Amino acid sequence: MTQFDTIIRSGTIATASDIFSCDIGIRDGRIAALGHDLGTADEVIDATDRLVLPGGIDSHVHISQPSGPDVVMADDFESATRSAAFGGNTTILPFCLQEKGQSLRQALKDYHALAEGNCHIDTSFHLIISDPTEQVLGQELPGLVADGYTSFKVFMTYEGLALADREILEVMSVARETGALVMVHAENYDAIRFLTDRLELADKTSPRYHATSRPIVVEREATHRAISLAELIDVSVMIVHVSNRESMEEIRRAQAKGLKIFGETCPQYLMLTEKDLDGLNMEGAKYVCSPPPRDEASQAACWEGIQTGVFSVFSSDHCPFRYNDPRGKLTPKGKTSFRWVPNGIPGVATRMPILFSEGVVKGRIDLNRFVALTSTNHAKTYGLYPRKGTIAVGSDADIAIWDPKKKVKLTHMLLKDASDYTPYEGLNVTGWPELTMVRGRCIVNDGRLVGGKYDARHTAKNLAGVKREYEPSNINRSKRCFVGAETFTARLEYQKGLRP
Ligand code: DUC
Ligand code: ZN
Ligand code: ZN
Repeated sequence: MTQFDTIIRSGTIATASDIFSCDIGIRDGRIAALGHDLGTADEVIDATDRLVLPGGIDSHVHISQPSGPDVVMADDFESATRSAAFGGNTTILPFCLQEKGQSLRQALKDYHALAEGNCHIDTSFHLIISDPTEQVLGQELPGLVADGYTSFKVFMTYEGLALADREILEVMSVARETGALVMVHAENYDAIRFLTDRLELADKTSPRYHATSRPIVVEREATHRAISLAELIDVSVMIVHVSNRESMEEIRRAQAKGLKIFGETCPQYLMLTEKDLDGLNMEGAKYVCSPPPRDEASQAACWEGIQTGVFSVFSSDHCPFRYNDPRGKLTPKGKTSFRWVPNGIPGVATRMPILFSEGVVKGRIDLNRFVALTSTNHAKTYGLYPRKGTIAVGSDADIAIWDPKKKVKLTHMLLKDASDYTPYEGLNVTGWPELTMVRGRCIVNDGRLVGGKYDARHTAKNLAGVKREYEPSNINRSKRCFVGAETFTARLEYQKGLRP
């Protein structure tokens, strides 16, 4: 009888705080030992010259969300979690969107039905509140927080989603009472509608005008307002997908005042600019997301926010629509105006290679900050720590083994999602996740989905009907199952302590 199921030998381990060399002994899906000469194992993985990192946690991902009439998201749970695994992720947190008039519990049941049995990596839901009725605020939300759904997103823009300030205050108030976290999409809805109407009247309808319709001031104002509302209620708030300096400075100021305001930014705000929306014909539609990519100065500001800790998490905001598809970016209505082009871009697989290459390899951030931004801080913020987000005895064996020197030219074929493009086509990166392990089971090894019946030519739809020969890792079956009392308390402690 061997002592471990697996030993990862001779790698360099990095956590959010340390870098050290030792072996990892894994038993029953958990890290059972860290040390040297650990003994015997059924399987030994040689990690010489490799970095052994906590698996990535991407806490901002959209999957199978209804996106308007005749538009469908490219990825379902199978393809999104497959792509995530290829990008070194072991956990994702997608959204369960409540549609107007819908009960939250019913919405959650529907998302669980889509996800269960279809995920390659661990998955746990945030809620999107679009209809904060008395029933939702008084009954459903408190009940769901008690069940472990401890984070919810509100939108300050979008038809059918935007909440009025009063409604945001009501949601924040429930979060305050229950210890939950509110995520805010901060853009001023009326300002965007006003500008969009004017642009359309002037026949300025191509994708490039998407950026013109949502200038920085629109985001900055909403960020300021969201922070003010949070201050009023004294609640923890994450301002998601921040794109520019002015919004970043609002968050920095709030943090300096001691408010529990957190910030997130994403690869598109480091790597793209509004010029990308300028492509010929409808090419620019590939880059339509909200907030829109800005300019080089905004990119530099987002790097500064990453370096100084204003942004504690770096997420993908993976929100994929196929490009060459009438139910995707090229929806017929979208050709008449940017107003109707589906908002969002794919990125769950490219998030970490981009930050590693542009951040660590180019010397902008160190390896510990990389781990914090891509894994540990997500776990701490959303109540998954210490079970997830670190390499420690007792933690889940959620591990990604990286070749820090491998040079890769990004191309869509590598990413194994169900979209038909990547916004980062042709980008050269250094550093690549070679092996992704979830709770001790290899999911991806050396560019292959391990043990799976997998053919990249299948669309997600085809795969749904195929009986898989591998056993997909269990998703969080009923609730934020990783949120035990101890992790929940750890999150609140973390929030108190996290100051730049
Ligand atoms: N907001 C998101 O959070 N994701 C994609 C599109 C959007 O507007
Ligand atoms: Zn958003
Ligand atoms: Zn999003």
